[in-house]
Amino acid sequence: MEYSKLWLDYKRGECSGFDRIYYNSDDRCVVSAARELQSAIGEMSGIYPELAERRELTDENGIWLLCGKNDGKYYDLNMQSYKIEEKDGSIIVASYGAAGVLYGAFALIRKMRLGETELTEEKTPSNPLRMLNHWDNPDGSIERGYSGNSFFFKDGEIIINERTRDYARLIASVGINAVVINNVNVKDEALYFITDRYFGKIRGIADIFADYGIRLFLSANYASPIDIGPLDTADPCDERVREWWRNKAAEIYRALPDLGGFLIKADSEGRPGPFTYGRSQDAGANMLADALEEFGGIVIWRCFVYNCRQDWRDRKTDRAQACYDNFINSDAHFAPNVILQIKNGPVDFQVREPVNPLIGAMSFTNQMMEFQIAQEYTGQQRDLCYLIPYFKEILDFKMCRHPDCDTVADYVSGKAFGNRLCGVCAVTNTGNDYNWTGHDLAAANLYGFGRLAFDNDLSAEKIAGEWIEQTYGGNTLVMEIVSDMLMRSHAVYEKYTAPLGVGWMIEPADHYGPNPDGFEYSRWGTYHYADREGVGVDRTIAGTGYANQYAKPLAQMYGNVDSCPDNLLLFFHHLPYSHVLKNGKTMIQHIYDTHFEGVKDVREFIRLWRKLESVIDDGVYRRVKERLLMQLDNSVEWCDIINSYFYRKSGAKDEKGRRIY
Ligand code: GCW
Repeated sequence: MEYSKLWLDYKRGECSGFDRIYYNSDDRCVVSAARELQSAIGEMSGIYPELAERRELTDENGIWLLCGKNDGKYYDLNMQSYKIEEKDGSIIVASYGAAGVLYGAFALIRKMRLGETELTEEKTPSNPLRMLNHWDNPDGSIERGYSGNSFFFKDGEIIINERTRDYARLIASVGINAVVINNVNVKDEALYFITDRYFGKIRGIADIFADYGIRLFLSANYASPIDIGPLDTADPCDERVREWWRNKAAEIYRALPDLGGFLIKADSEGRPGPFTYGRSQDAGANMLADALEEFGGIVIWRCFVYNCRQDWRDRKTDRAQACYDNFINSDAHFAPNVILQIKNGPVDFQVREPVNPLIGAMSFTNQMMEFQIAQEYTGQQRDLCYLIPYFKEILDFKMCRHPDCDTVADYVSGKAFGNRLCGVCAVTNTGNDYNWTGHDLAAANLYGFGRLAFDNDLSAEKIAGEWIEQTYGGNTLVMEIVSDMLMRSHAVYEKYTAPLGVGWMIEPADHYGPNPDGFEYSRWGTYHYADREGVGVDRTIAGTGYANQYAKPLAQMYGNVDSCPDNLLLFFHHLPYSHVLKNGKTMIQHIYDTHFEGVKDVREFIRLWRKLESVIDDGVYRRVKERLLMQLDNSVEWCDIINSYFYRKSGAKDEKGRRIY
């Protein structure tokens, strides 16, 4: 096998046999559900049940997969909900929609494997859209990819093989229902993905995805009318441009009838967009939405729009403000088939950022949250960083905009304002490595993101437990140790990297490893302003004013040093090293302590992992140990450089007299 089965590695003895699986519909998702159950039960029990089609439920014993009307309303939560019941010796998995039956079947498999005795369950997904964004390029490289090359593309060609199907199975098993297969920075051959040069192969992937209830989306280049030609403008108000896209949409949907739509990165980091023509973001998004509307396509428009040519001398321009500022005045301007895709924080996927203030601020605009499980700024899948506890914290956060239904989850799921096109997505962490995710334990983020997106009520710990048991089996020591490591890992990473929410002390070239002033005098708008007195960005009213983008209670909480949570203190305030934190320590002492602690924690991870030698599979043991040793080097480097940096700036001695350089 060239690649791991990850959590779908069924083990003998995980369930007892069944003779028959009945299903009432020939919809492709229902058939997939039946086949998935058949092979899962076969592999686990040694007896492969027979599949039989029955239009109606009868009193024959077996597993019954029953699909209701399946009326094609793809993002309708009813179509994706399921119910599992035990009745007269049979197990019934039922849903209005075929996708719901598939999720029910995977839930049943999971329950069997986890040894749950209570099979009865009724679930409606928390989010209509549960999406993965690939940053895969046609040449096979992956932007911010840390697990090999793309399994979709190589040398300008599209790859379709068993892995494509296994990928679809894996992500459908945790409820993912939409995938963008190519990078938001649309370059080179990817420009032509929306031409007949690629339609055939893209259709091939879309078909495999459709077997598993997954819609394929494409990232498209905003300036396609110019880059594909023959126009010399992409101005959204130019009738020739509008017509170009209308014709293009018709051509695309003739070849790819199930295409979900486009993901667009416009006016960002050198990408073209409506601003190029002095037009608004909504003018750009709506022009595309208009073209796709007739075909049921949607436009997912990224809000990662900011000035990346900033002057570091200018203390007033604040990149954190850009997202909100660029969109807040356009509420109710966007077409119903546009979704704004908003990064979880206002800057860029740092280990700690406040929640993006645009979340919940627009009541007439579809929005979805963009997370990143590719660990660009969180250890690049060399360092262990289980992100689900952090995502959970974000989703549970209250924006103080409405008396009830006020959590981030309420807004991005569409619950708060009753929108249908909403949800969550993550920049994905997969590649063609044997283990898919570079670090074996980073697969917990892939699994976990899907599970959390499907069910916001699951705890990060429960998700970790499920993942470990299905991946490595139920050995108690493995369960305990891996769960403990995962659950602590985000906090540990946070300890040894940039302190107290300030972010960006990383190496500019590849975003891995420490470089405290790496971005300080650059054009990217990511500064920390450390000097001999103190560090941090004043984002209060006296400073950039960013804190005021939040609803009043939050603006006050963040704006005031005393009420601002410590872990975001330097994101919102510029403070002296002598500032006393809520834990009673001075800021500088806290920096020293957490950095030394972070390294100690990584050593502890290694000590714990060693206990699993010859308990866990050899290959897994070796690969993870190797990564942990890399993490140790990285944490030592961070600790020594950050501590020395602040020691040299401040001249403040470590109370504990440890070695600082
Ligand atoms: O964080 C930055 C990354 C870019 C990325 C960009 C984005 C795809 O460093 O590599 O480009 O975010 O989100 O568009």
